[in-house]
Amino acid sequence: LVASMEEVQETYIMVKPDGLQRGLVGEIISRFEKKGFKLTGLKLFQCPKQLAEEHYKDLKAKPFFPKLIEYITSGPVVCMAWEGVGVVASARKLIGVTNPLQAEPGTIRGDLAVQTGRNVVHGSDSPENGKREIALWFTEDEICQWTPAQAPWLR
Ligand code: RTP
Repeated sequence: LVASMEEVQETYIMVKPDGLQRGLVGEIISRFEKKGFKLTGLKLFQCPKQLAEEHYKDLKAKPFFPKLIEYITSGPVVCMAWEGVGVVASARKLIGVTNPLQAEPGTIRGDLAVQTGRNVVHGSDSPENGKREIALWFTEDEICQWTPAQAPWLR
């Protein structure tokens, strides 16, 4: 566990359609930037149904699956790739638990959302899924490697 917390990882973060409609894109990006993670991919994107189904394939048997697909494809999303030490678990902490009413104040969902079915943001749940989801939502040339000026203090 300690080793994985120190490992440079990548995670897929997505502002869901409600986050975009409510004008929360800047606020959400800002939280990951201020934490000290590095943005390596960013785009506004209308998700096709097929991609939504592939992204959420593990939830296919859930009763809420059709509503979830409808939600995610209801308008554009903001796709992001973020890189950093322990970024996968840390991003999930910054986001808060799935049900926004149970998410702690100070988290994105705890501060900005009410309903599970409108919980404004997605974050990968493991380093493996981080890689899988970035490959699913981005082409290789949409990911940029760069060195932040403050890198020595953050990495
Ligand atoms: P995400 O993948 O979006 O980061 O969410 P998560 O890990 O916190 O939650 P997960 O269980 O993977 O569910 C994915 C998304 O499906 C919607 N959901 N609706 N009972 C319901 O109506 C229900 N449960 C889950 C949420 O939008 C959740 O984020």
